[in-house]
Amino acid sequence: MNDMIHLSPSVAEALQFGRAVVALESTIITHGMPWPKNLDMAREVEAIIREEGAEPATIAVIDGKLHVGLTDAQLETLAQTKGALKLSRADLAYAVAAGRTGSTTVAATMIAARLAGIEVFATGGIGGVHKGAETSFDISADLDELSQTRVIVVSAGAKAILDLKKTFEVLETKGVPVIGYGVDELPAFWSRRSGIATPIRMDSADEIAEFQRVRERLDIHGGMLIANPLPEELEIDSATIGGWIDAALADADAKGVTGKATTPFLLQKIFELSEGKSLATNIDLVRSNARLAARVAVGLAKRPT
Ligand code: PSU
Ligand code: MN
Repeated sequence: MNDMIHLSPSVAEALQFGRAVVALESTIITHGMPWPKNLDMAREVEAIIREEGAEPATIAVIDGKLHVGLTDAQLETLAQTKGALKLSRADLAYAVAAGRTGSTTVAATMIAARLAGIEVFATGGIGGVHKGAETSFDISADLDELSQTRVIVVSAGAKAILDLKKTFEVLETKGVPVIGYGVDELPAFWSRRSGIATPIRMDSADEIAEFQRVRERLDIHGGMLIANPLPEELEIDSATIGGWIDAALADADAKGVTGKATTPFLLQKIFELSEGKSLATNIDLVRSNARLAARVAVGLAKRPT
């Protein structure tokens, strides 16, 4: 085990005995959702993973230590930490070197999960190509990470605040398999439909686990993205959410919000415009992704490498 990684006792034990483990990110806690709903979500998601027979491992840097698996007290403190850094590949090591506290994005969570030997990770939606990226060049480091780090990321696709067509084009270019779970059309985070055809469709967690093992045997590096749509009764229809997204984007533009602040700003703005509906749905989809990720992890544990 890499000596930079601090495993919680329960995660260490699960890994030692080859039991199923699911990594969880923490940017969604510190920058993606407001207190105290963020803590409720973090606890609930861990409970769902345990219910499915896997061990949850929430990842964050606390006072310069890269933790894989947090205690409930650490989770509660992090959920209330105002100045936590939002860490990606570029600054994960900086937070450790400088003794800072920061939450991990999809990219940084993948790096830590890989070092710890965790093969599956559940989140809400990955970062991707922002609208207007042709002038701003704002493309999330999550996409590059997926192309190089062998972790399965279970999501509801990419966040609908992004240019989804461009995001999935980049993933294809980088050789990242995108799997639509039980659907022929990729989901769009808060809603089930994006208008983009699913590149590879799979209908069970076991199929995903088997696919991953074959990729390993073919020595294909990099991760893969599972796009898991919300159940129909929980989605927000595209026209409704689209209106809020456009209004939030216009506000970000007017206020000159750029870089790392963009995604948290847009999520907060959509939360306000939707009077909390976007957050409730975001929590629903993370729960659903956690359940699927746990089932994939259980499938992988049955097929040791
Ligand atoms: N999923 C959510 N909420 C979030 C995120 C994902 O439901 O807040 C976070 C993830 O950590 C992802 C990040 O990596 O947003 C993307 O940030 P950026 O667009 O700056 O790369
Ligand atoms: Mn960005």
